[in-house]
Amino acid sequence: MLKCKKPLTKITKMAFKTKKKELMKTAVLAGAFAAASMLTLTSCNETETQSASKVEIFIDQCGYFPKSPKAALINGKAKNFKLINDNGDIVYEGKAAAAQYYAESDQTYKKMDFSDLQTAGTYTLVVDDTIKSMPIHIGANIYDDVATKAVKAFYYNRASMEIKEEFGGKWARKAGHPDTNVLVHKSAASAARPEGTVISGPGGWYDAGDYNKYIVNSGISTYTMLLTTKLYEKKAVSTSLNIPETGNLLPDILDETLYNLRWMLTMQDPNDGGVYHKLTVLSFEDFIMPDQCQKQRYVVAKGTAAALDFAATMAFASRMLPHYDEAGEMKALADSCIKAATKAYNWARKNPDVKFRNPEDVSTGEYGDWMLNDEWFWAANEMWLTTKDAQYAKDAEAHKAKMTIPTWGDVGSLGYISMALEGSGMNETAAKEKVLTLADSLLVNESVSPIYLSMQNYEWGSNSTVANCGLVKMIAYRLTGDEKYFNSAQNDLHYILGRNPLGVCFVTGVGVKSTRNPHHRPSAADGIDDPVPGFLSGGPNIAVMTDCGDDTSNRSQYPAISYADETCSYSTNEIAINWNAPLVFLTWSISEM
Ligand code: 9MR
Repeated sequence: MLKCKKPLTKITKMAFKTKKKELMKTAVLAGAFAAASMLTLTSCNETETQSASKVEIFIDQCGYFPKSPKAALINGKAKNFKLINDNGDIVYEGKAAAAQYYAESDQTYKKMDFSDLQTAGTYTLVVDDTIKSMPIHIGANIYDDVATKAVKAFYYNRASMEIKEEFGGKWARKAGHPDTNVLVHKSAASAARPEGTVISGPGGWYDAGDYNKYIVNSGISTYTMLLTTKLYEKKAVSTSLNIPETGNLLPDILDETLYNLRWMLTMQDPNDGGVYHKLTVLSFEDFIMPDQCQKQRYVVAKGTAAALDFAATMAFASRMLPHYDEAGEMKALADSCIKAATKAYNWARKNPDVKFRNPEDVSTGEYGDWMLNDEWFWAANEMWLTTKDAQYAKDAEAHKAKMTIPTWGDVGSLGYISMALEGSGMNETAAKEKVLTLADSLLVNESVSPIYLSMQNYEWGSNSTVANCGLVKMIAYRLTGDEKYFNSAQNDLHYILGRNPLGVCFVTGVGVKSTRNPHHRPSAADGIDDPVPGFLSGGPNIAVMTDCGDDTSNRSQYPAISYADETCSYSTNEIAINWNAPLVFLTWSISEM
């Protein structure tokens, strides 16, 4: 059964434009398929229904390292398989493993392991002489391209800046949102800055497919990018992103991250140290380009989560920046960061439980959080690591958090990760244990998973949960040197890059069959056929079924395959900085090894 219908949505006009693009694309692809008839690809216009019975082979579309474990999945009958090289020679033969049922997609899968094939090259996997895979690459540099694109995506999402053609290629666009005329919203009014006060908060990354900037989500994203830079220094120093700062003394990934960090600093009220939760319009912009946006922007309500996430991120930055000193500039920035962090933390001490909820007249992303214990724990740990002031250690002790897969609303794990990597004595040992216990439990999940997946719940942004599972494992690998963590993290990346029940590579502009229509305003409104590259799509889940309208026939009830590569599907196909950041960490950590 084919499902080609695009449901009617409020963004129908834009979606129609996208549809036109798809039709053109399909024509081009059709030609390519005729030439390479071995591929079992589908185009967006011929996407099988999500409960489909079509048998497909799922692989990592970027490939596999020569010495690493390698496997493909098939969602149907299979006995024998072989791999054929470019010359048509059979280079490997194997037997498919027993079928395993996966309740999350209501399908069975067989694993086909070809780890013993260790020669670099491009191959086709053929099952029972009938079903053929996409090209399978084996090589040392297979993730370099996705690693670079994943960071460059942040550049494309810069607010207040023109994306020039020399850096952005065909995705060049005019600047939007100067954010030099931002009003203090009534929810954020104070004696020193009453409602309507004009402040300036330029720069930073757009949060996601929308054009707003949110401190809570910026905190974990910026931290993850800084952590990547710090831990994978060799790659950071050698990777050029071709951004405006390329050629200065700093690694490009750090320049990119500082673009957001400097914006974050503008979100602090210098009078009391409080941090505004977000810089936003009152209701989401239409699907238009940044320079066409005219709505007034506001800073909205200070909150404890914003203050603590801000403090944690700034404290971490203040420890790592002096290492990259550029004529004293980074040292000065580091000083500003720890001063800002201390002020924000002190504000939080005076306002320990100010939970953010959208004011009545504001309907943009909320990032509301009822549980602030983990934010306290993360911030207290980072402050202690930077200052060694015993009061912060006491605060951390009073707010002992759970070690969980990191996410914007659950950041205690970041405190454990920093402590495990940089702490000393008791704190460090306890934190290491926490990280390893979680990593080990993820490995157990993976060992019984029909699709090599540790993640168990498909939530909004499920792909970022997969990436963050990989992040935890790569930290465990760094702490122990045990290859089992490295191999398992590669399985998370394989999932993201196509070895999943949908057979989709969830990174735009990467792989053969990847996300084409992300819920991302520039990708939808720029008139360019290809989406802006390097973005991780949120991924399948069943949190919201009606984001593309009441006709939900294109959505499966099974979370692992409930995904719509449609611009309207904000719940399965948006992009976001806190989703791309762990993709950066995962691809960088794995490819530096
Ligand atoms: O990532 C957020 C997810 O965890 C929430 O369930 C969801 C609904 O509140 O919001 C997601 O964040 C969105 C934010 O509110 C606004 N910008 C886009 C974000 C990604 O969808």
